[in-house]
Amino acid sequence: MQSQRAQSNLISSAQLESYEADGYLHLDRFVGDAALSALQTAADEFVEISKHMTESDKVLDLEPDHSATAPRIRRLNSPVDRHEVFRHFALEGEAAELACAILGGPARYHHSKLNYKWSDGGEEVKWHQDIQFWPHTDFSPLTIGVYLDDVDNSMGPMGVLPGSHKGQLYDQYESNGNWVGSMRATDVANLDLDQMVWLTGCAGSVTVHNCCMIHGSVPNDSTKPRPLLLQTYSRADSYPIAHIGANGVTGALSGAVVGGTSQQCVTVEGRQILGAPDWSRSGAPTIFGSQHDKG
Ligand SMILES: O=C(O)CCC(=O)C(=O)O
Repeated sequence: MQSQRAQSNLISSAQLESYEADGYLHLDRFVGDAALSALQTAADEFVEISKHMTESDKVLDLEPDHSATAPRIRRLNSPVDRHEVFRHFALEGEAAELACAILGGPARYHHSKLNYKWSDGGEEVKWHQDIQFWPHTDFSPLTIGVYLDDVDNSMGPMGVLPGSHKGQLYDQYESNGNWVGSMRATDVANLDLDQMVWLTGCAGSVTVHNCCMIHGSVPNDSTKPRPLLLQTYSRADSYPIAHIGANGVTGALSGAVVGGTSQQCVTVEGRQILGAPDWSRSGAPTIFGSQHDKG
């Protein structure tokens, strides 16, 4: 990864201000040609794999009418855990650098996904906010999206509602108590959908949205899939709150800190806790081991 100084040159202070104010960024042709081509090739490998599958598994979410001759993939789950190219891009490459530049220091990787949104009716993503899916100890989490192909308005691009990241956090349960992961129709009716910004762009363009942003996308009625690679990060001193939503099931590499180290420091009710090291991978020592065994 580049040095902290170089990272700060990745985006301008005007872009940072615009992210703070509006809750999103759109960076045209941000990803370099070599990295983009590697990501496209890796994504295609999973299309080939899908041709040998008849139903979804933990890796690939397939549409019901998927077949070997006419693949229809909804999503590749956790690409960072499945392929070195995606791992490198998210944890060392341009996505990691951008996350650190926007968050102003080391970032904590949370999860990734590749939404293919297939041609001729690839499904819509209803209006929602992300933070309810994986609450954190602050509102720094953001998601960086990369279009792996050119995306125009007919292909179901990502839509964001500028400024909505500063507003209400909506109930994404139905009135019967079922979790649906989208806003209720009565809440959507109160939004000014004319203000929605549709983030189209050519391959390699990047979208960034804050975890509280209202966003979604319409079906892809074009003749081409719309592959959007998404990776989520928070500040290094922001932590996922366990046992709510996807937290804890976001992949083996979730929690990795990029662009520096974690200070293990979290502020709760205004008091700073200097926490113990991260033992989630190594296993926790006992208090006797910590106090008496010198490493
Ligand atoms: O693929 C899209 O258009 C949006 C994806 C999204 O918002 C999500 O998966 O949370």
